[in-house]
Amino acid sequence: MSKITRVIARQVFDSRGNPTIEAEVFSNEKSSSAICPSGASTGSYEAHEKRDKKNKKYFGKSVFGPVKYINSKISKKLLNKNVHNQELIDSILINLDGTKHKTKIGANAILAVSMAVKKLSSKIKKIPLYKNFIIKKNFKLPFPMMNIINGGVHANNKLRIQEFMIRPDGAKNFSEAVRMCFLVIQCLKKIISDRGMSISVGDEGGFAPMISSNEEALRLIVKSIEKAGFKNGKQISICLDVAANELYKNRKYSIHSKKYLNVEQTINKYIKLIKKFKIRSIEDPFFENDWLAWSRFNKATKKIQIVGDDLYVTNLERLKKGFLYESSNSILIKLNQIGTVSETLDVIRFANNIGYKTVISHRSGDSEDTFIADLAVGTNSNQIKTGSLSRSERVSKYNQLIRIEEDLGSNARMNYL
Ligand code: 2PG
Ligand code: MG
Repeated sequence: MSKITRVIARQVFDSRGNPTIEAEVFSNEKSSSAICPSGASTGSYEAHEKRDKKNKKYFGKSVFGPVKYINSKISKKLLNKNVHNQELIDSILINLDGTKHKTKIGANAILAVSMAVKKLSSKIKKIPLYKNFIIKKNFKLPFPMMNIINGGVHANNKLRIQEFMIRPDGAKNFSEAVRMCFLVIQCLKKIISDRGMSISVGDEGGFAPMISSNEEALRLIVKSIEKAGFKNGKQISICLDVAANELYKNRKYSIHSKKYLNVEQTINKYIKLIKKFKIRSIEDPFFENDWLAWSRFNKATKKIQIVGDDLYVTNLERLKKGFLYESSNSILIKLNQIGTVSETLDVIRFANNIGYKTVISHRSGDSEDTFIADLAVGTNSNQIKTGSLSRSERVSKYNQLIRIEEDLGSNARMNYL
């Protein structure tokens, strides 16, 4: 048994330049660290992200309070605990907090420690992190969903839909998947710049041209898919994250234009868009509490993937409710929405049992930490969503998956879709 000897934390910065927490866990001979990410379009049922609201030195965004808590209370509580007993360690952290949404300590503090423990465990076992999760053999590589045009709260253009993504469905291996996305992105860059628009990128590395129409963004993507030599809906398909929480008011939605439409009208517009652009996956098409709209939509669009993000917030209770309502057929997994590795794995297990696909996801404020790449392989998740092929905090996850594929050698297989 390897025991934890010390836990320390420090304030570091995420990809948006906001303060975040890095925790470092020590055993006698080794240590591992992990950095907590942070969202912008957060669901209201997410676990709490604690910041020093009253400390004006960082506009109330610093995390010195939770860092101090890790250095004192958490370090003491985890002293001599078995680093390989993730469930025990996570339950200690959960109990130490004692609140439903981890408001006392903050899920950002808890998660940084929880992930660092998992990493340390694999380091001591001398196995790669991806081999230290649920799956013990027959590892599969996830299909990347690359966010190539950013809108919503992740960019300062006027695009209503937050994320326009491509998924290389025809890829035979992960490196090929990345190459296909690379080609499309390079073509998109050229098309955008030829039109005299800026090729600057948004929070998740996708282009953020100053356009305001969803259809225009989709047309640009279809063009770039074709220019790269692929067929839309065949080798490459288009996926969206609407992040509808941000576009909801009084039971109406302003997704397709500035005008607010009711659920039925919104569904009809979606169906037209799906047909026209052969869209294969839509995340958060409706507001997080509009369960019936989700069910209606899921029934009306049987063949496409409907992903719950703000709807489920990686929370088992909400996923169970969604299962009863038949709200979707897939769940987005974000560790910091729930706050510990163990709880995240519980949600993934349940999703597997009910036949939901799992999509492991970054946050819009992310870091060089590549934990989620290993998590995706170690839980046999079908897809990973971790931004575009730009900005190192995004690319680092794809690079880690390339390393994992190499490590698996001839046993490496892509997951199914
Ligand atoms: C989302 C995420 C990640 P954020 O909505 O799926 O792409 O964004 O981290 O801002 O919640
Ligand atoms: Mg989302």
